[in-house]
Amino acid sequence: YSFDNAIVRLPPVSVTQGLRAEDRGAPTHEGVGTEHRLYVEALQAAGVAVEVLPALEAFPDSLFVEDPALVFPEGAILLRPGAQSRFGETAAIEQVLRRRFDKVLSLPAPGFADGGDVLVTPDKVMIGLSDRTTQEGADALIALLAELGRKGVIVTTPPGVLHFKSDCSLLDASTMLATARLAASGVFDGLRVLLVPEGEEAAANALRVNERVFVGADYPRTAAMLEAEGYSVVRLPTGEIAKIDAGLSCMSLRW
Ligand code: CIR
Repeated sequence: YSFDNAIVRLPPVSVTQGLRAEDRGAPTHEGVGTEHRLYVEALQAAGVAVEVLPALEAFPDSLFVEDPALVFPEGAILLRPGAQSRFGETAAIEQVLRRRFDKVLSLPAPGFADGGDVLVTPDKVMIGLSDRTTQEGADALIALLAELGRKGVIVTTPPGVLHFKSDCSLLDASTMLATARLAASGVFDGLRVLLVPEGEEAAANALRVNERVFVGADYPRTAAMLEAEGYSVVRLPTGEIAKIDAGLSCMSLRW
């Protein structure tokens, strides 16, 4: 969670067509734009140098740059997103990553993996199987992570949850924020787990950046709990991106 750099991509006008499991109304381009701008400002205020890429109209979900690639100080991995409408986002970010990283690896076919299913902890990289991340994709990813000196482990995402990280985020080297449904699976045994209060499940997709923890502004009980635990909380609006199943980790690649 210590980051000097981040890459983000501006939301396209087509973000109103973004993928969603359940239709609760389309987000507006202007509303998503405001949430994105405040997010970029919060990253900068936390000490991160942010590269802002241009919007891609052909890809409604392309502002969620976390999904088509993984980045580490030691190199990047180009992924194969599991949603058909997002598959081409990888090619769009490849040149950017080749400019920023000496070592760029590519997930081989036929597996699929979304960055939203990948949680990096100090000692391992957890890969959650989901509707987007297949066993073949996860197995191939473990081999690539080994090339970067990282240990990958395969875990499962609760049924009905888009991504593994929709339900958890790392708060510090030994503490995880998670939903009760994910923690119950035992994946975080050995770590301290703070549970998001019932009814605030979407708050589990928080984001620790340097000395701050970004939390959705619609989740006051989670924010208060984290403050009581001593974290420096930054509340950011996420009501529009939430309509297309996204949260705070999705909008950047960080290293
Ligand atoms: C999608 O369904 O792919 C987008 N509407 C939301 C992606 C959210 N990304 C993430 O959790 N990493």
